[in-house]
Order: sequence, then C-alpha cells, then structure tokens
Amino acid sequence: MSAPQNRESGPPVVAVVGGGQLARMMAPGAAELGVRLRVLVEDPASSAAQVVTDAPVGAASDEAAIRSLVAPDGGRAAAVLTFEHEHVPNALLADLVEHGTPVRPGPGALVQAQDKIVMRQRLTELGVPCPRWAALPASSPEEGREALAAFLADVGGSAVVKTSRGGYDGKGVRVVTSADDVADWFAAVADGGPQLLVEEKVPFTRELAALVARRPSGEVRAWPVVESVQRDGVCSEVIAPAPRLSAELDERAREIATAVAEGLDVTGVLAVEMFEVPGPDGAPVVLVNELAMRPHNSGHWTIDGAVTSQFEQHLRAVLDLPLGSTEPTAPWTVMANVLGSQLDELTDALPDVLAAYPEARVNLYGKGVRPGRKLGHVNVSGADLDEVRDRAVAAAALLRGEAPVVVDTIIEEKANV
Ligand code: AIR
Repeated sequence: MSAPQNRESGPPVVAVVGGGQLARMMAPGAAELGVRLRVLVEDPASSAAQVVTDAPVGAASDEAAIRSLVAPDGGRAAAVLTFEHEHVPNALLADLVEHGTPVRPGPGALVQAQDKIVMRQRLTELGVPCPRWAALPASSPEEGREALAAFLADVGGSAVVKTSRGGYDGKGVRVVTSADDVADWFAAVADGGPQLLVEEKVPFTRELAALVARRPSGEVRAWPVVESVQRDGVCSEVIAPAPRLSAELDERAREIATAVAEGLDVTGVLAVEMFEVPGPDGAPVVLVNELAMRPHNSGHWTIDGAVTSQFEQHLRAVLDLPLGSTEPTAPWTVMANVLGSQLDELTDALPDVLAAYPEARVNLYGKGVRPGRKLGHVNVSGADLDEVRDRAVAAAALLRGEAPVVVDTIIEEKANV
C-alpha cells in the first residue's frame, strides 16, 4: 500500500512561472528524472498545461498566484521556483528568497534579463565585449531626443533603439536614423513607459549563441556555440555547432558566457546571444547582444543533438544536481522553427512530414496558429550539413502548410545567393 502524499515527503517539485512551449519542453526531462513540475499557466489550454498535470491558472504578474504556486494550500511546497520567461515581479521574488524559498535564477541575476540598461551597465563593468550603447535620459522627451541625436551623429547616422523592458523576439527593437523614428516611444516614456537605450548598429557577419548552465554550487557546463539564423528579427534556424567557427572563437564565446553566468550569479540555463564581427586584424570576434536566463530557442537542438538537453539541464541546475554532458551526439544538428502556418492544425501535416522525413525529430507545441508565432520546431542530425539543413527546413515548411520543397530547389537557390 502506498503512503499518502504529505507536504514533507516525495520527489522535489519544481515550480515554473509561465505556461508556454519552454515550460512544456521541461516535462520530458522532469519525467525522466522523476521530479515533479508545477507550472503557473496563463490559460488552461496553454502549451504546458496540455502535458503537465499540476498546472494552476494565473498571470505571471499575480503575486498571490506565484505564492500559491510555491506553497499551495494543502499541497507540497516547491523545492525551487524558476521561470520560462522574464516577465515576473522581481520584488516578490526577493521577498520569497528572504523567506527561504530558493528562486533560481535569483532576482539579482534575473533583473539583468529583464532590464537591458541594467544588463548593459553590468556587462560593461565586467569587461564583457558589447556594442557601443547609451541609456537615453527619461527626464524629458527633449533630453532623450538630444541624447539620441548625439549618439546617431557619433556612430554615423543609424542605430538601434530598444525599450529597456518588455521586449522579446524583435519586439521593442527599432532601427532608427532620427529621433522622430521613435517619437511614440519617447511619448510612452513620458507616460511612465519603459526607459530607452540606444546601441550601435553592429556590422555583424552572423549571429551566434553560447548556451551554458550553472548550478548554485558553482558547476558550469557549456554546449558548443551555435549559429542562429534570423528572419525579421526572429530566429528561424539554428545550426549546431556553428559552421566555420574557429576553436579559438568557440572557446572565447564559451568563456564569455561562463564569465557572464558567474559574474551575474546566474543559476539555471543562460543563453548569450552574440554578434560575430570582423575584429581589428580581420579575424572574427564576438560582441554580446542579449541575455536570456532560461532555456532558449538557440538550445532546442540539444533535445535531439546533445547528450543532455537544455531543458533537463535547467532542471538539474535549479535543483543543484550534477550537470549532464553537453557533448553533441552527431556531427551536425539543425533546428528549423515553424513560425506561423497556413494549416489550422499542424498535426494535419504529420502523415506527410513523418513519411517524407523519418529521421526528423518533430516537436509541436500545441499552440493556436497566429502569423509568425512559434508553433513548433524540427531537429535533424547527421554528417552532411547541407543535407541536414535542407531536410530540417523542408520538414518545417510542410508543417507551415507550404508545398513540399524539393531539396534540389533549396540547393539551387543557395547557389544563386
Ligand atoms: N518565450 C519566452 N520568452 C521568449 C519566448 N519565445 C516562450 C515562452 C512563452 C512563450 O514563448 O515559452 O511562454 C509565449 O509564446 P506566445 O506565442 O504565446 O507569445
């Protein structure tokens, strides 16, 4: 006869704020390790709620909902609180920590992923290479505009303005050549909206991402550095490892990500998005673009292409368990995102996609279709990068409801570039 569950016994519960695909993809790792997930979902139909049985409904901004997620009435207290997005009330997290709940990453680290001005200040202090940047004064729209005009003159006429808080996947980012281009944002600042910062428009050759995990006792592990291919400000493909990356630059990018994890005291998975730019002597160097303190799109390839997936690793890290190997299991893995679809139900494409690409690892998030929305991804691994990439992209296209892509066509298109 099994003993009744009480608050004190049983496997650890990991409480997660946010019910999107990132929480959903933690479920297999939790099941394998035998730990429990309790996920605060925005909606009972959300992506994670479809696969996690313990999924109370509440907003990430709802303090009472987060308190009850961590210590439900009559339920088991969570061993740790973590997140699958950054939009959480930081003061509450600090209070939970003060009262003995482990929060990982902690509020002192997380603020750097919530506020881009705080992040740039801290990275600059740590000596991490970043694009040139400046915080735009929020004191008055006139002062903000003057500071932006001065920065634009300094960097040759065009730059990137970002809202310090609230943006993701290309939202809250605008390329500007004049202060008029962000007149609406200056007006929003005057109304109490997020402060703005401006960054140099970096002449990058490509985007890379370095993914690491760190646990409270200090162990850090890094996956191979990947190339992330962006379309319209959103990641469309990830190539692991990044092609033509020198061993030195791979090492350097991993070192930077490790230094950021340690310098900011990050626990859990940390993704460091980077620009590759030509250095002073022509050899490529990297500059840090953005940070995410959670599993990240640039790490979805690890589910099928590395010994330990980023999702399981995040659980290990926040539970302060020994981290798993980050070694790749194939020479190449390409992840292709399914961004929007012409189909009402992506599962309608399964008969075709599974028949055409039996080696493809299809991962659908159970989300409603909206234009450009991240609905799923496909991983393909193998020894021939061109073939692996073509097949991952073609499988994702089928899931978007597009006509089957003939692999030769992609190769011809590439030849024309
Ligand atoms: N997410 C979090 N930060 C960036 C991204 N992409 C993931 C999280 C979140 C989900 O995207 O899993 O819950 C929200 O997706 P959507 O399509 O509802 O905006």
